[in-house]
Amino acid sequence: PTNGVSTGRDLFTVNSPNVEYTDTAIKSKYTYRTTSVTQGSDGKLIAVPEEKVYDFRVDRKLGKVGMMLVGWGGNNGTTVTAGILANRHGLVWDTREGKRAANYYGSLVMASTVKLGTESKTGKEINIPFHDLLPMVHPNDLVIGGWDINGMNLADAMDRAAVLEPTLKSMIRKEMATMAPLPSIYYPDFIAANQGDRADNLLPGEKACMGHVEQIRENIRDFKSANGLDKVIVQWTANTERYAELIDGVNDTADNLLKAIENSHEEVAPSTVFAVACILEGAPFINGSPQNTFVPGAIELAEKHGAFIGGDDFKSGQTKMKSALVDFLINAGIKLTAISSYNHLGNNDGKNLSSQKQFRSKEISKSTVVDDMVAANNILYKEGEHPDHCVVIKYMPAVGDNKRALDEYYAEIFMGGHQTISIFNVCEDSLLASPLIIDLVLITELMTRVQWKDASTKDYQGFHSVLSVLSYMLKAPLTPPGTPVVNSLAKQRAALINIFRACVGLEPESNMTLEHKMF
Ligand code: NAI
Ligand code: DG6
Repeated sequence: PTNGVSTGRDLFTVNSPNVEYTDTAIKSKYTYRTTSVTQGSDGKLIAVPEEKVYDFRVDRKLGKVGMMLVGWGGNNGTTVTAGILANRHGLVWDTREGKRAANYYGSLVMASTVKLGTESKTGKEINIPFHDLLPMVHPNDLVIGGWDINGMNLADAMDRAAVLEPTLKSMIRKEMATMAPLPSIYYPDFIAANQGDRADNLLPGEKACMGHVEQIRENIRDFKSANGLDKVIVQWTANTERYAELIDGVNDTADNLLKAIENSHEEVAPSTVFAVACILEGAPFINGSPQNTFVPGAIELAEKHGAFIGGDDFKSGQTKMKSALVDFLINAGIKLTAISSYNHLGNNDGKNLSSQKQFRSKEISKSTVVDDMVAANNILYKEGEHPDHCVVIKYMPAVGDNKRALDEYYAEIFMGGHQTISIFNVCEDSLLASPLIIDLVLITELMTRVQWKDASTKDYQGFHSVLSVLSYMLKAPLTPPGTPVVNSLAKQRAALINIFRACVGLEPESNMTLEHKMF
């Protein structure tokens, strides 16, 4: 659908003195309005409206973009690759329920719409595809590559994943068979011992070293030049690792982290080595798993190099429901007192997570997702009070990728009454995760083309290295150091859309619709 340059006004143009379209960019002048609150000496709160003017600039040249996946031969890696190929070729295949056509369902960018405004005469809402809000790359145009510690070609790996229909697989098998992951780094202590038999496609060495960093950088450069790419975005969709210990002098600063890699310190995880390589290479790196890849030293390194990073842990099913439902309950004034979350699954992710240390990484990312919503309501919860929250994951090989997630939400309602909500969520895990992988790449790529300046800065600059705008897709959103984490799904979506709207000089969508309330 693109020839590398998007007009960025295919579907709509903003007609405003604050917005300018040039051949290469969309420029907007945007007034950001906030409310600043202070506490007076009498303890009363004082709210003051504030405003600040920003200039935004969105580069309209999309270029050719590559997506490299770490863990390419896994369930997510093979499924997202097959899905993009199927879409690119417009495939239709038989299933026992009839014909199915390739789609991007589950992708916020490709399958959801946003309100642009209201039709001037009728007052009817006009909604447009999210993808058309700003010039964005189309997933069909992504060039895909990656690494895996298992050398199986993508066709066989797709069979091993047991996610897609045989009829679809037969249509893309030949093309998938031409793809094979690059050798990767394997430090056995970081993933479950039960993964050992997959490790047959390895770079030599079982501990972090600069040689590994350099090799990964070279892989990215080679992939870029072999495919004539303008940029490459790298995503970790490999096994969940255990947490790395945070040690002063090892991973606390950028310099110490680089030294620790040079000295092959055993607390540097493979995912951190990939992150460091990408940061040094200027390739955005996103962590789709829960471990603490972004140790403080890695974040500082990204900031120093102005490189983009994002994470952690794809938010696909149970947690997505949780971050929507808990937001609803607490904001409805209902006192949620317990969340019991059980999962069982039979794919390789479940096998890896059957090991305690790797499970612990996942338990942390799945458990932190309600903290901000609880903390925001001091009517329902006293300082430090929190609902009980437990997360259980069991490996059940027979169900394969069809993960089962059972949740019970127990809440206190009016006058000591109780409300219990039970949810039983069954889905192919990788079919939920794959569209998130695509969204993360498309939004990250866009963020490499968005710049801003204000009265205090002469030149345009990029957003902060830590891309918290990716939060909607991630369970434990990484935010710039010292800034709050927002878990509410609705707020995460609104932030993303309103930042995009600001880039074309449009006000945030307030949903006030006064025009329909006051005649
Ligand atoms: P998988 O186990 O099928 O695939 C992971 C792949 O990573 C395997 O092929 C393995 O050989 C490879 N690998 C392990 N260590 C590696 C390394 N150092 N370098 C390169 N490759 C390496 O798992 P799946 O289902 O694809 O999930 C991938 C990750 O995404 C897991 O950490 C999982 O927890 C996470 N995730 C998955 C979600 C989903 O809905 N499927 C949602 C949230 C997170
Ligand atoms: C067990 O829950 C396996 C996990 O890897 C999850 O499937 C994955 O993290 C998705 O989690 P959620 O909570 O978004 O469904």
